[in-house]
Amino acid sequence: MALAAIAFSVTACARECAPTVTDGWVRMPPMSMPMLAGFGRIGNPCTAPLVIVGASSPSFAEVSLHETRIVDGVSRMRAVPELRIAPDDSATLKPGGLHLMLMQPHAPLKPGSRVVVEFALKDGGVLRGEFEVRKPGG
Ligand SMILES: [Cu+2]
Repeated sequence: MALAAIAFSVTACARECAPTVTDGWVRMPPMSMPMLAGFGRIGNPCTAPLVIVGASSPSFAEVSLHETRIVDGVSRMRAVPELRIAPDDSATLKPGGLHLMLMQPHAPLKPGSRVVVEFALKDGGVLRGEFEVRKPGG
């Protein structure tokens, strides 16, 4: 009886537990540039850590995770090869911090349109997120 109850709760948890990408947006540069930054929030409501090992998008030639840090008063970006999000935690991608670097859009981006980014997970899964294209300051 007890065993059945445990099995049921594990199944229910596995079904309800899905990482989320919310508030995704892409910042349009003031002029046409081959490089854009993407921001948003990745939530991990699961009981296991969420480990992102890569990103890609059908709208861009290349996507990577970056982090901006101030080193000796100078803003520098570095690649983040692995982003680990603890259970019940989230990661916020925002200007001046963690962000997506979206290289070489296949077509000109329009404000208000949406692009899809797929995050590759260490366990082999894929986490899809939608990102709205916004004008700078808009
Ligand atoms: Cu960057």
